Amino acid sequence: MRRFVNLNGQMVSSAEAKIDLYDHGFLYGDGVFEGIRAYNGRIFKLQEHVDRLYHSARALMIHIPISKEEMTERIKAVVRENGETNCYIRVTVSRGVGLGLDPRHIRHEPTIAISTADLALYPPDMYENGLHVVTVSTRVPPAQSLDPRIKSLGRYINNILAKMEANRVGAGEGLMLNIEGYVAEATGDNIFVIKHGVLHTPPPSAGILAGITRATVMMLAEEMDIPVRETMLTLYDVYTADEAFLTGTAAEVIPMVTLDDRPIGTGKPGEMTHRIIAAFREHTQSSGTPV
Ligand code: PXG
Repeated sequence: MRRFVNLNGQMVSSAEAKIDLYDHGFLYGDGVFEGIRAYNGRIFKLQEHVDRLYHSARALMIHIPISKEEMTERIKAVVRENGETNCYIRVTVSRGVGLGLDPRHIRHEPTIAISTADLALYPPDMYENGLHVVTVSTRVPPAQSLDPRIKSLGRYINNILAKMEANRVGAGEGLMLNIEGYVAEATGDNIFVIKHGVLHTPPPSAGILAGITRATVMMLAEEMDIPVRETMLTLYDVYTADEAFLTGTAAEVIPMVTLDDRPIGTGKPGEMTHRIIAAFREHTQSSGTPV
């Protein structure tokens, strides 16, 4: 299907959208992005995504030359123009165009691309039966090298390598550890475990992206009187948990039923996980910014 995209403020057909070969995003992964979802004609957590995008850019000294309000309007306009009600929205901002690493040699006009797509990350039966996950050898980069809160393009080569490791053994997802060996996150999702009725998830200092779905689940759990703790987790904690699930914009909330061939709890999606999935689905349908 031919779709419209917004490239640097212009609404153009996706087939006509052209990016310079010397765009720093293409040459070096020098840029930031967001993956957002629309449900029922409403964009889920739009402000949170726009805020995270601007924070990522600020941390990398990429000056986004338009206001958050203008960015929000552009995002809504693309969704409207494509007549989408349920879709994935990708916002990509690169530092600009120019050859060579040195940012002094590039034109400081960030490339801003907004596009929509259909995205169903996992087949529907996986939400019913749960994911089989393996621990991968690819570690998350230490925060001292690259702060995990920056959703930067270049960071993702590591996640792609981790995903390939999981694919190689036919697993649904790969779980990455940090350099210290603590549980960090999956390749595009945050992890939660439930033990004795308490929800546990690693803190951002474990080297994870501060996921917007993660924050939503933490908020919903509190509303449901489920205690939530941000704490360092080891593989032992996941192997011996009663239930586990992953969260992310693409995956939403998905049960995780085994890790490294060990069944988690009963080896079936747990009762609390089902309740959290139901609360999350309800929230996605009843909130968000109208386009
Ligand atoms: N960890 C990592 C490393 C991620 O990339 C999450 C956690 C979950 O964060 P949110 O804010 O989505 O709850 C992510 C999110 C894509 C795509 O283009 C990637 C993500 C989200 C949407 C689309 O593959 N990653």
